[in-house]
Amino acid sequence: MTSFSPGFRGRARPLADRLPPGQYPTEAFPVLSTGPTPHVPTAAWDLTVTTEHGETRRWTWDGMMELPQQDTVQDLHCVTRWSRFDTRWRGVPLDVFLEDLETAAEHVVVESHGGYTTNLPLADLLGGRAWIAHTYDGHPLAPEHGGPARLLVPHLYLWKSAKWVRALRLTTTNEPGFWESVGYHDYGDPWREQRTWGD
Ligand SMILES: Nc1nc2c(c(=O)[nH]1)N[C@H]1C(S)=C(S)[C@@H](COP(=O)(O)O)O[C@H]1N2
Ligand SMILES: [Mo]
Repeated sequence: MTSFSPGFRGRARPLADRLPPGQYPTEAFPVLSTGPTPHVPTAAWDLTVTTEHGETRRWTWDGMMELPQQDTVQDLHCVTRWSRFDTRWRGVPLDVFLEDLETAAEHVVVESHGGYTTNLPLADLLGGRAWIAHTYDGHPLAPEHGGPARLLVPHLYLWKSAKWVRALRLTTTNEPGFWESVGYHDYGDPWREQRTWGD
C-alpha cells in the first residue's frame, strides 16, 4: 500500500471534465479558517476514534507514522467556488484507523483543535477515499492548512476536510457540524452542487 496514487487516472482527463458546476480553477491555495490557527506540536498530537459504545482507539504521532502511508494526488473543491487541481498529499487512509471496528454507527463527527466540527457518513471515510494527511507537496503540512495533520476527503466540498483533526466520533444519529448547522449542505457533493440546505 506504500506509494500508489489513486488520483493518477484523473490527470489524463481534460480539465473541463474535472471542474464541478459553479467552480473556477485556481493555482492559489487559499486559507479558509473560522478562527486563529492552532499550533499543535507533533509530540502533543494524537487521534482518537470512539464508537457509539464508547470503545476508543488512540494513535500518537509516532504511532500514526508507523501505519501504512499512501501518496495521493487530488483535486480540491471549496464551496466558495475555487477548485485546485492535482494537489499532492501523503497520509494514512482512514480505512486503516477504522478497520475491524465493532460499530453499527453510520455517521461520524470529526472534531478539531480549536473547536471546529464537521459531520459525514462513515461510508465516505472508507474505500480509499479519505486520509489523515500530514504532508503536502513533499513538505510537512503547514499549520494554516491544518498541520500537523488534517482530514482529507476530496470527493466532498473542502469544509468536510477538517484541519487540525484530533478525534473521530462515530454516532448512530446524524449530528450536524459547525457549518452544517448554520446552512451548509449536510453532505456537500461538489458534482451535485450541494452547497446549502435545500440544494
Ligand atoms: N479545523 C478547521 N478545519 C477546517 C476549517 C476551519 O475553519 N477549521 N475550514 C474548512 C473550510 S470552510 C475549508 S474551505 C477548508 C480550507 O482548507 P485550506 O485553508 O487548507 O484551504 O478547510 C476546512 N477545514
Ligand atoms: Mo470553505
